[in-house]
Amino acid sequence: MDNEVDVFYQELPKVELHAHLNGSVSSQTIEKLISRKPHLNIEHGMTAIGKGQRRTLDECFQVFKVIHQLVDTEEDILMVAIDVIKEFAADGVKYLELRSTPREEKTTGLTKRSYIETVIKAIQQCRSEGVDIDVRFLVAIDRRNGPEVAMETVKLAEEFMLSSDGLVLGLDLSGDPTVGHGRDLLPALQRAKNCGLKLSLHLSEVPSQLEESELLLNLPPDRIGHGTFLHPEVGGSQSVVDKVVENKIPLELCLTSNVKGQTVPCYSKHHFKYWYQMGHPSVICTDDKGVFSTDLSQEYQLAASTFGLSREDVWKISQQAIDCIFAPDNVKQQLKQKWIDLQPQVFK
Ligand code: 6MZ
Repeated sequence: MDNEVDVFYQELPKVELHAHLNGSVSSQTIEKLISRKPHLNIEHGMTAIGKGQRRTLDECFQVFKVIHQLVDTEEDILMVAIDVIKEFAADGVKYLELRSTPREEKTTGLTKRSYIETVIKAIQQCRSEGVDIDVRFLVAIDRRNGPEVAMETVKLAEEFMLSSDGLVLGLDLSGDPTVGHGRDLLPALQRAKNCGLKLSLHLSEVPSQLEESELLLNLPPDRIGHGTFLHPEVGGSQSVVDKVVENKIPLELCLTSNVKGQTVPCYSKHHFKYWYQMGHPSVICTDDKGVFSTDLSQEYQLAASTFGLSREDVWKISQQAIDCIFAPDNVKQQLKQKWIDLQPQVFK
């Protein structure tokens, strides 16, 4: 983590809805992975972007490739997922939707199915240890792998949605936004929607994707990741914004990720301001807390200091995130009660 975070933001109960598993691996866990695989000659600087550093988005995607080399067995995935869940819990996150792209690894026997099973096992293990966090899983489609893999992923996700006792709730579309076109993935995404999987789609993370965003918004998705270039001030369009607003589609906003990945020039120019001022549901998230050296408390504090939010405003943002989760209404009610119970302690 780069900066000292005020205790208020740590004690604030939080909801994390946009966290890629392999992007969330902390430096402590990377250390353990490196010692398991010294022959790879991977050093710390290759897996995280530190304070004041920036990379192009393309360079960020190279970092994920390095981490994927370190995480290629069921044992690695189990350790990584348990560590990540416990770190979010220690940061005051009470509800977490983790997302990850199932990978197969011929050399280690890892299959896409065992990948998902292992993430579920990690969630169950944390639950049985009494870790104070409700964790769900979104199966991710990496857009670079094309329509066939996307369809295969949807079928797997569908199976696990039915057999995981509510742990697998939906699907994420992510990956390098400059590769491929969402048009080709529509049949898979449509099928996912029809079978009851919730959809969180990365939309307009880079400029010039308005046509794709318009097309995918017709599904419509249940949440939008980033949506950096949707609004007219940055080359988006009013009709796209209207569609998002009419359908009340929440945005998952990741300040540090966008600044360090240079899709946003600085914190004060982050599109959080545009959507928040409009009163549109906007959820503060980390994206990749390991790669971008941050955590959710820090992201809330950055939003508050950049946009002049009071503690009451910040409380409201974290509370309203509950309405954007993919878990059913009874879970929302339990979380709302938790927030009520914790409020006196946070504002003491
Ligand atoms: C798009 C991203 C991303 O799935 O191996 N991912 N996709 N935009 C981003 N903004 C920076 N950050 C992460 O986690 C790593 C994968 O998540 C997606 C990419 O597909 C990346 O390979 P998992 O757990």
